[in-house]
Amino acid sequence: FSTAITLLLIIPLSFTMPMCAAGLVNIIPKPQKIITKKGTFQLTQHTRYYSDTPLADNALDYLKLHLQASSGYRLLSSKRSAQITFHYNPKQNKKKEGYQLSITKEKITVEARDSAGFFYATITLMQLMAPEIWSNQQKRKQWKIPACIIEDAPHFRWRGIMLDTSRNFFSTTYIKKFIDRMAQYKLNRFHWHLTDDEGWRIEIKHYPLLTGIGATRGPGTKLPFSTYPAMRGPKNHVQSGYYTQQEIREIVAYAKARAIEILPEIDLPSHAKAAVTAYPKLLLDPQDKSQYHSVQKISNNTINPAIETTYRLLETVLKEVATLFPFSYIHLGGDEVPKGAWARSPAVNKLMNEKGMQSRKEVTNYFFVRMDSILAMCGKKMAIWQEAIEGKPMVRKSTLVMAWKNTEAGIVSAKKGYATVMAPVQFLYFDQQYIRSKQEPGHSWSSPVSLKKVYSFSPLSNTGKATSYIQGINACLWSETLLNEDIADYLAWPRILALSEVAWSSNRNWNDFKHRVQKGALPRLKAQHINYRKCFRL
Ligand code: TNX
Repeated sequence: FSTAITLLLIIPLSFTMPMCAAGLVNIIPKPQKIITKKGTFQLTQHTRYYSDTPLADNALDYLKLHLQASSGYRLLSSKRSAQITFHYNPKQNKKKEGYQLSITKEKITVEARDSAGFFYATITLMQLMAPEIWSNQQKRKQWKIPACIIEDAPHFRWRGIMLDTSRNFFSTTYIKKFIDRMAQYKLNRFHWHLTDDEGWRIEIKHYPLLTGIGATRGPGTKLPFSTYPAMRGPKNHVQSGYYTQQEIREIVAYAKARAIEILPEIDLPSHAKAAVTAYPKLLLDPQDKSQYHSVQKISNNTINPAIETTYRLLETVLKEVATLFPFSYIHLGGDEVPKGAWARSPAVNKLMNEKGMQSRKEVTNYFFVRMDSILAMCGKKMAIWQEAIEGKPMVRKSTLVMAWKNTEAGIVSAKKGYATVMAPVQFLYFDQQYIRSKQEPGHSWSSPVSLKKVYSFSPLSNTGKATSYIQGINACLWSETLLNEDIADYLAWPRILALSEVAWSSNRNWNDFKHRVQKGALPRLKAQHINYRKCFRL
C-alpha cells in the first residue's frame, strides 16, 4: 500500500519537472555534481565528433556501436564540423576515472585524463538519452540530450561483482552480456570464479584433464551432480562446460574496452573437488586416510599442501592463468578449508614436525606463502578470501583481502595493513533471497538482502585509521541456485544498481535513488529484456 502511495506521488511530480531535470535525475550512479541548463542537444544522423586523444577510442567505439544498433546512425568524425568533442585534459579532474561533460543546445564536450574517464562520460551521456539507446533493435526515436554540466569521479576505486561459473556454467555470450551490463553502471572489476568443487572452467594446456574430467558433471562422469538439492532443479540448467583460452582472451579484451579489469579466481586449497578428481595422484597424499565433508557437503575436496607435485601443478596452472589475464591480481580462494582435511595425512604431519607448526591454520598459511611466491614470480599479486589472513598471516603486504563474513572482518584486515575489499554477506551476497519466502529464488542461509539493504551499506563506517586500506566493494553471485540465466539476472537486478551507487557516489539518498531507478534504470533494463526483480513490490 505504501508503495502505491509512493508511486502516486512520484508519477505526477515527474510530469511537472522541466524536461532537462527529468532526464538528469535518471543517472545511476549519481554523479558528484550536476548543473542543469535550459534546452536540449539533438543527436541526428548528421552529428559529427572530433577526438584529440586515443584515450577516448574505447568510449567512442562503444557509443558508435550502440548508436548504430539502436538508431541506425553512423557517428562519423570531422574536425571542422564536429558537435561532439572528446578532449584530453590532464588537469581536468584530480581523481582517476573522473570526467567532465558539458552539454549545450549546440555542442557536447567531454574531458577526461584517462580512458576510463572518457568511457564513464560516455555512459553518462547515454543514460541521458532514451533508454532504447541500449536496445539491439533499431527504433525510430528522437535522440535528445538535456543541456547540463556534469563533474564526476568515483568514490571507490574497486567496484566489483563476482560471478560463480563453477556451480553452474554460463556461456561466453552470457559472460559478455554480464560484463556489458556492469559497464553501464560504472562497475570496473569482474571477479570471475572459475574453479570450485562442481567444475573447473578454465582450459589449462599442460593439464587437459582439469577440464577433460573436471568440467563435466552428471551421470556417466566422474563428478556427480551436486549434493546441493537446489542444483538438481529444472532440466535447462547447464552443469558442464569450460572456457577455452581463446574465449578468455576475447572476454578480457571485451572487458577492457569497457574499462573493466577481470580478476580470475582459482579457488585453493579447498573447494577443489573438480581438480583433485582430475589429478588425484598429483594433488592428494596417497597415504592420506582423512574423510571429511565441506560445509556444502562435498567430500574430500582439498588439495594437499605438503607434497611437491601440488606446487608443480599449481605453478604451471598459474603461469598459464597469468598470461591470460593482464590484471595485476589473481585470486587464490582460501575460503572454508573443512575441519578434518589433512587430519590423517602423513605428508602434512611430517611437514608440521619439520617446521614446528602447531595447527592446520599454520599449514594453510605456509601454503599461501608458497603460492604467493609463485605469483610474485609470475609478476602478480595475490587476492584472497579473509580466512587466509586469519591468525598470523605471512603473505606479502601486497595481498588484497576480500572480507565476506561481515564488515568487522574487513576492518581487521585493513588494520593488519592489507588492501581490503568489503564483500559482506549481509549486504552484498546477491545469491541470497531478496525476502524470506519459499517462492523466492536464492539462498536463505544468511539474512535476506533487499535492494534497500544493499543501498544502506556504508563500507567506511567504523574503519577509522584503517580507512585508506579499504579499496572498495564487491558483490558476490554464487551460483548454486542460479539454475539458468533468468534466475541469475533476477538475483543480480536491480541489486547491481544499488551496488553501483554505493561504490561510486559518496552522497546517497534512498528516495532519490528509488526515483532514478524507476524513471531511468528500469526502462533501460526493459529495453534490454533483463529479467529483473520488480523492486517496487519489495
Ligand atoms: C560461501 S563466501 C562460500 C561459497 C558459497 C557461498 C554461498 C565464500 C568465500 N564461500 O563457496 O557458494 O557461501 O552463499
